[in-house]
Amino acid sequence: MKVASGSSTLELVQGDITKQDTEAIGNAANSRLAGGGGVDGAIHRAGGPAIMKECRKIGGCPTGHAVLTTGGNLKAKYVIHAVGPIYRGGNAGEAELLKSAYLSCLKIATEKGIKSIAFPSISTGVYGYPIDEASRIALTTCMDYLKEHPEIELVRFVLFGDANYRAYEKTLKEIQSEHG
Ligand code: AR6
Repeated sequence: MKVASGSSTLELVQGDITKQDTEAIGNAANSRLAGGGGVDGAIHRAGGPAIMKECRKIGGCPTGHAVLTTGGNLKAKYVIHAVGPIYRGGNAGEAELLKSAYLSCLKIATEKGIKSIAFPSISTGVYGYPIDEASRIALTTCMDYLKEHPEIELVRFVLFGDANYRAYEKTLKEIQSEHG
């Protein structure tokens, strides 16, 4: 599914983020930038040791923020490592932190002149964020940013598996119907 946001495009695809040909891909990292399972593990495996080397140099990243490294052997030139919140019931500032994680990535993209970025669904795996709520934050944050920042031409959400894809699709359709 593909929609216009300002003069830019926001797209949902089902697939593997490590295969994307966007200039940058987002990672769902942890605050130690130590690597792990899920999408983080897949990115480090596919991108090779150059990514971890830079992560070690950077040292860490607070929750709700993001840092940029090389894409190593990936097609994408850069990885933007975002640290989403661990979901603790919803009253621990999770929504703001998740929004801020996406916004940090987008700001880095603007600063670096990156025109296309692919995101995984940050925090909805091991970190337990309910996907209905998280997808709304992810999509509205990116759509609002694109409206103000035409320099980013494409944001693509790469959803792992059919259920994740359908959750994002449902939310995007809801957002569209709310905004007429
Ligand atoms: N491409 C796209 N999405 C993927 C891929 C892939 N190759 N693999 C998994 N996903 P998670 P989090 C989806 O757990 O919840 C790590 O250990 C997955 O289905 O990767 O932010 C980090 O080091 C889910 O929808 O990230 C942190 O410690 C989404 O990616 C912690 O997990 C996010 O799931 C971060 O947890």
